Amino acid sequence: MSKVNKRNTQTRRSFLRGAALSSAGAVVAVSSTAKEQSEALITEAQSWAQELADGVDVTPYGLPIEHEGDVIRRNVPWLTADAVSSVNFTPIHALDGTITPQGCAFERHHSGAIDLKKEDYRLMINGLVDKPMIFTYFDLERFPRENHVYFCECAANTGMEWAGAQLNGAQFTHGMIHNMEYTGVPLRTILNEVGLIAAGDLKDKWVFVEGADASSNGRSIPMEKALDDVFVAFKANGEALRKEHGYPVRLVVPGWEGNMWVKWLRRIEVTDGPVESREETSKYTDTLSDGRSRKWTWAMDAKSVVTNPSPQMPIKHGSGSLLISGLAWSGHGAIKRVDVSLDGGKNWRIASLSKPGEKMAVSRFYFHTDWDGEEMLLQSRAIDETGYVQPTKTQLRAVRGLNSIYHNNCIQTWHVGKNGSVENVEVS
Ligand SMILES: Nc1nc2c(c(=O)[nH]1)N[C@H]1C(S)=C(S)[C@@H](COP(=O)(O)O)O[C@H]1N2
Ligand SMILES: [Mo]
Repeated sequence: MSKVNKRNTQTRRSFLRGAALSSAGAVVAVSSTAKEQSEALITEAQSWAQELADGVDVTPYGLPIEHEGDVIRRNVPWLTADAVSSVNFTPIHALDGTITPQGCAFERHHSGAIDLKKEDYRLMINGLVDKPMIFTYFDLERFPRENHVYFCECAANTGMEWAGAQLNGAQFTHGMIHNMEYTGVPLRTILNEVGLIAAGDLKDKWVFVEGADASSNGRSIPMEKALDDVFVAFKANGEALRKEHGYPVRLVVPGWEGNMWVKWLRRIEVTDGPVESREETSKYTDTLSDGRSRKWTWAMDAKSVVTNPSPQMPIKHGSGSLLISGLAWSGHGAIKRVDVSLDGGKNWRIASLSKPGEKMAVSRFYFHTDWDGEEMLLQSRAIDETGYVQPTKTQLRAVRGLNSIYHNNCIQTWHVGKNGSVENVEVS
């Protein structure tokens, strides 16, 4: 029997009476109730086939068709009362594949999203370098360029779920993540230009990175990471960064907490130690049960979530063939495997990845099953290339206590009812 803590309640119920569901033998069939209607849709000439349609799109930049009006960023009113220092959430429940379109990718601002023209953009590199320099946007465009897909996850993603199941939707529990293809220049290329790499022993050096907005969002990054894969990006998914994602230039810090991905990047100072700024001391640290805080928790540990079915995506087609789908990622490398459980973690089956996992990028997983129409406790569990296994909520709480906000990467449970409705719950 599983102990299930329903959202905002503490009830104890047993949901699963039968044996574990089988993934074998699932078949896709059109339900007979839909038969007459679907026949008319194929045998009768429909209005859209009897007249000329609109011509090419006259709007200067295309938007999704109105029937997809549900695929939008959303916020949680009590959490985001102030739009300037705010957050909204990616509709991960309604997306598929791995790439997040910029127009619905979550935003997190500490002092609003600034409007900065390319012409007014400057990047200063100073501190322990041979020649401090100032680059324009157009200077940055002249360096050799690369393309990489990376996820950006706010350290506070899932932070509202520490004490109990709270927000009813994958968008709200796990939507502070996006995964985009970035175009830009490795930071090491730019640091080489200011004479840093020639400067000798870089072992104990750091960079302090700052944005042009009022918050400046300053963060310290150890030199080893800065010279490894940190990236100065000016395009995402092929087009210019959106204003809200740091136009015209943002920092990309693969696998590390979103707060370090400085938007509207304006200054990089080479230092001989961390600055210990507000963003890395009073914020983005995790307080343990004994009152001590974890420091420098930069990499986002492996995590996953079932996006469909989920509270905003109930099962509408009844029992039978069911495709379960979700996302998995790790800040320590590529996703190696994702397991799915239908019974709250008692039995696990291996899901399929839509393509081999890529380093610090989101993986899409699918699990096809034959649903018997009984209640389920749906879970997914990510395993990354280091062998790390995503922990249960109980395991995570045992190590971290209940005082944390950031870095909650525990296994998520969705309760699926017989009618296909889905709710955020906890099992223990
Ligand atoms: N300059 C600046 N950079 C910033 C922020 C900010 O407020 N100002 N917010 C940070 C936080 S907390 C996160 S999670 C990510 C979010 O990036 P996004 O808004 O593109 O999703 O940007 C980071 N970079
Ligand atoms: Mo964040």
